[in-house]
Amino acid sequence: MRPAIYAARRAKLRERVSEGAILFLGHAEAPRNYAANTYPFRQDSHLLYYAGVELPDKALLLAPDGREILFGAPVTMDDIVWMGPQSGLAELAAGAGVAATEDIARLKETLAALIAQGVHVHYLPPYRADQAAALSRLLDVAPEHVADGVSGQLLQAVAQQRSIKAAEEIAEIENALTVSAAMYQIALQSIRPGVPEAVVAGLMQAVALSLGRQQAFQPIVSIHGEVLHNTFYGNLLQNGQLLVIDSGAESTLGYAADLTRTFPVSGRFTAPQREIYEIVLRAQVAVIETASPRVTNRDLHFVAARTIAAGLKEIGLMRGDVDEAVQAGAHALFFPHGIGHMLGLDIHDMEDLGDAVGYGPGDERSPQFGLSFLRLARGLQPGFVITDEPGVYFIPPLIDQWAAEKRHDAFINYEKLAAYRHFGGIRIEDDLLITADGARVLGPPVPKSVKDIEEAMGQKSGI
Ligand SMILES: [Mn+2]
Repeated sequence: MRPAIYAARRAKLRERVSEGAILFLGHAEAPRNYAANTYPFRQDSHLLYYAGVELPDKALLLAPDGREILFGAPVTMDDIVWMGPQSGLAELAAGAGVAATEDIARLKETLAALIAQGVHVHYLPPYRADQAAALSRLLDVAPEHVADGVSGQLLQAVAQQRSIKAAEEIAEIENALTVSAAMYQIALQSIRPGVPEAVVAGLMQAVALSLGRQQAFQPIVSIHGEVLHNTFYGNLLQNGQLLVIDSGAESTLGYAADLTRTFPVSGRFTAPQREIYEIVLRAQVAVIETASPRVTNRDLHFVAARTIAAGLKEIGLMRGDVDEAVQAGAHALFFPHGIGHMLGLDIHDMEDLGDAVGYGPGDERSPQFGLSFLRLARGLQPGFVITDEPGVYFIPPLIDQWAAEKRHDAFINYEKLAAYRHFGGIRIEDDLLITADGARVLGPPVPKSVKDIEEAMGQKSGI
């Protein structure tokens, strides 16, 4: 991104947080098992947003007098010997439109001088132990009091600003989706009985890596789609099973894509699989058709929940009044999560800032099972990018618990449910941009209808 874009973002932030200093701490390398063997480095998303700096051990300080300083360590000969020539601090600062640089060893004394002048230092809630420790050391605050000093004003300002995606951010997300679509193409060509889940997962990762990309999160590639966050790839695909794939690449600037598809291992859905699939697809499409700045994401959640409940009633798994069933939360036996979340530099965008992002003032998460996992409830605005990811799952331990309690048995036909015990789960997910009057599905199409999936799976390559 051009330096002027980062400068404009910081200027806009300054309109909302006009007093005090603002500190954004970048990440340090995280050791895997000893210091020199690290996890793949991923920069803090706020520092990426306001400065685009992708290297470790950096910090950005916006001083109250308008000075902007990028802190970092000078490159040493040891660094060059082990890691090769790298961008110096001045080059990184120039790329971010930041005028001044400083040795990070001087950050603590710079902050101390500001604090001594009575300047308030705004910072966001740390979500890594090393960030919390760094804030404690830099600000001379006991570790247990770091959380007390988090700036609610900065948090709200960042949440508001990053919620509205600019054209250049949409382009990044679509770029990540283009790579993701290629990952799904190879999945469609490689799924068949006898293939391990790990091979499908590995081929998809290979597409991302070969295009120079990371995956935005650890993907789900599982025949046990009913386990919502299942990152085990040890099963062998077998005829009659469904494979849920929830995966996405990162753009070069760190923006995420988040797609889910459910494919039949044999290349053909069985009749019961097709029935449930069509219900989930109807819910997913209903959300696309309803999404606009006129509704809240909670409304979208209920559009999906009602569509699912109505569909399950048609095939006899649910019964009674659909609206009453959804109001009571009976559908959550099958759809126990939220309809979706914001997407951006983070796969759950800004989840580190908590519910300030997803819930407006005075609005709170419902404690009701299912609805309690709705991460985004607020009114949609043009520029929001959200995921639309309804699902229907058959979770044996949950079914057993509810059946034993006869929970919502006015709305759930537990006898009929017995035949679905080993069905697994189905989820379908796209990423939507909220526009002035509706919503647009981002990225190239990835087969989603029964017909398109079965056609795509009929055209196998020799992998
Ligand atoms: Mn998602």
